[in-house]
Order: sequence, then C-alpha cells, then structure tokens
Amino acid sequence: MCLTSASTPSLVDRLRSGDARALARAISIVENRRPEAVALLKTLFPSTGHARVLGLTGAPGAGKSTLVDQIAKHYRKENQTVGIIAVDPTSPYTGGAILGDRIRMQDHYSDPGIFIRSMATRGSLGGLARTTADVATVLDASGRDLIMIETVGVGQDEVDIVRLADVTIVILVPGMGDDVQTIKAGIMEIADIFVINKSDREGAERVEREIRSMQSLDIRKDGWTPPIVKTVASDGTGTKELAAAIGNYEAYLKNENLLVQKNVENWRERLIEMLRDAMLEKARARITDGALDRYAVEIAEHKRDPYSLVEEIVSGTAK
Ligand SMILES: Nc1nc2c(ncn2[C@@H]2O[C@H](COP(=O)(O)OP(=O)(O)OP(=O)(O)O)[C@@H](O)[C@H]2O)c(=O)[nH]1
Ligand SMILES: [Mg+2]
Repeated sequence: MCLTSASTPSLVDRLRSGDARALARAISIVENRRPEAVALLKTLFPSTGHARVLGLTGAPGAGKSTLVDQIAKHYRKENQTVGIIAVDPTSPYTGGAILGDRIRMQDHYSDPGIFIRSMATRGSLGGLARTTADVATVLDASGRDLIMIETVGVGQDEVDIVRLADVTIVILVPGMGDDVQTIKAGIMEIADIFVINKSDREGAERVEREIRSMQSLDIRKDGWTPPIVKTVASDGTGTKELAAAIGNYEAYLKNENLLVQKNVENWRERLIEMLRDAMLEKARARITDGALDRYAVEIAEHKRDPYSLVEEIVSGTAK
C-alpha cells in the first residue's frame, strides 16, 4: 500500500476527506493488524483528538443497537457525522449474527453521515480493546464528530473497551430478576449515565430505585452522580433527554478539566498495553516455533528452569 502518492490521492487523503470506502479499508488494515497498520496510525494520529467518544454497554438484547440508532439520528439532525463500532467480544465469529446485525443496520443507513462497523473477534491480535481503540482513532481521523462504541457488558473486555470513551452509558432493562445485582459490579462502576431502556415494560421504577440505592452507598471521587434516563429505544422516547444528559456530563468534564485527566489516564493504560505487545512481539521474533517446543520439553524434563530462560530470552542470550 502507498500511504502517500503525488499522482493519485492516497488512502490517507481520501480518508481525511471523508471517503467511506477509504475509511472501511483503513479500518480493515488496522483491525487485521496488517504490516502497514502502524505506519497508517502514525500518519493519522496528528489528525485525531476531535471526535467525542460515547461508550454504550449493557446485557445482550438490552436494546443497545436500537438506542445507538436513535442517538445517531438525533445528532445527524444537528449535522454531526457519526461513526459506530459494534463490538461483541463474546462472539468467536467475525460473521454470523453480528454480520447480520451490521447488514441490517448499514441498510438502514443510506445516510453517508453514519458509518457503522461491527467487530467480533475474541482472538483478535493485540487484544480487542486495543483494536477498538485503533479503529476509533481511524474514525476520528476521518473527521467523524461523534464515535459510538457499542459492546455487550459481560466482563473485563468491555470495561477496557469503554474506558477509552469520554462518556460511558450503561444500559439496563426492567424484568431481569434482581436487575442491578446481576450486572457485574465493574460495569456499574464505569457508568457516567444510566439508561433504563424498555421502560415501556413493567419494572422500570424498580430498576431506578435499585440504582439510586446503590448510588447512595458509593460517591464517585470526581463528585459526579450519574443521572438515570428512561428510554424506549424502539420508538425514540427519551432520546432527547439522553442527549441532554450526555451534554450535561460533557459540560461537567469540561468545566472541571476532567477530560484531559481522563485522557491522560487512558493513555497511560494504553501505552502499557502497547509496550507489552511490542515487547512480546520482539521476544517472539527471537524464538522460532521449534525453539519454543524445545524449551518446553527441556523445562518439563527439568533440564533448565523457566525463570532463567525468560531472562535469557529477554536479554537475547537464550540458546
Ligand atoms: N419493548 C421494547 N423493545 C425494545 C426496546 N428497545 C429495543 N427493543 C427491542 O429489543 C430487541 C433487541 O434490541 P437490540 O437493539 O438489537 O439490542 P442489543 O442490546 O443491541 O442486542 P445485542 O447487540 O444482540 O446484545 C429488538 O427486538 C428491539 O426491537 C424498547 O425500548 N422497548
Ligand atoms: Mg446490538
């Protein structure tokens, strides 16, 4: 791939001008960790930092995609361009259900102001959180005003993924038994805004009470009390209120100068992760598959100890 070329507009130029095909191609390069991915990200990085990033997480079927759709439409009316990343870490497939989801959603968006990408790769190289962050970087460089990341809230992966968002929205629904208790504590803690979707169903008040009682036990160190917004994503009820809540939190972040702090913390984590990947890659490059097998046999037979071996590999003296 040619990143810069005098004659034809380069991928980067086309991407920056908002070309959806160039965007899709750049995302594939990054997602698949192709050899040119790092060069591409280096070139794009200076043009990033302008998009607002919303993270939305919640149980399977909570209505995340439907809500994302409503939020996208809302901001499109304000002429903002939108990029959506739908991540499903629970799915081992890159196709299947989520691909159906993507086709359904993309169909729906004849509007070029909305770009949607699905990712469902548990085995993705370099970790799903990192890949998502890099895909968000590409969307940001393409000039999208708003990036939304939708992920199923089931574990650490989601916590890592939504950490890169400026605003994190946790979506709950009524009628799941002991609703709030069944949601992983880690997910509850990351909410900047709670949404009770499917509020047309019985039990929305109960969920609200549960969130409130949980909040009364735990005051956030930044002093923000996450508001609770009730929505019916399937008919758009509550979208305006949600957008207002998002705006309020963004204003709060700005006034308190918390956005910079959040970004610094996020980059600290990401840097460590990037370093870990880079070091591991370097170490792996030094070991052939055959050598790895031989080392494993030698350790299993107690002919050498793994602690010294690791030190030797790191220092490049392993034999
Ligand atoms: N009654 C009701 N149904 C809703 C509401 N919001 C979404 N739904 C329906 O719930 C189902 C799941 O919605 P999705 O938006 O696909 O949910 P999701 O959380 O994205 O699902 P996954 O991505 O598969 O985890 C769909 O049939 C929606 O039409 C709502 O507010 N009320
Ligand atoms: Mg969905």
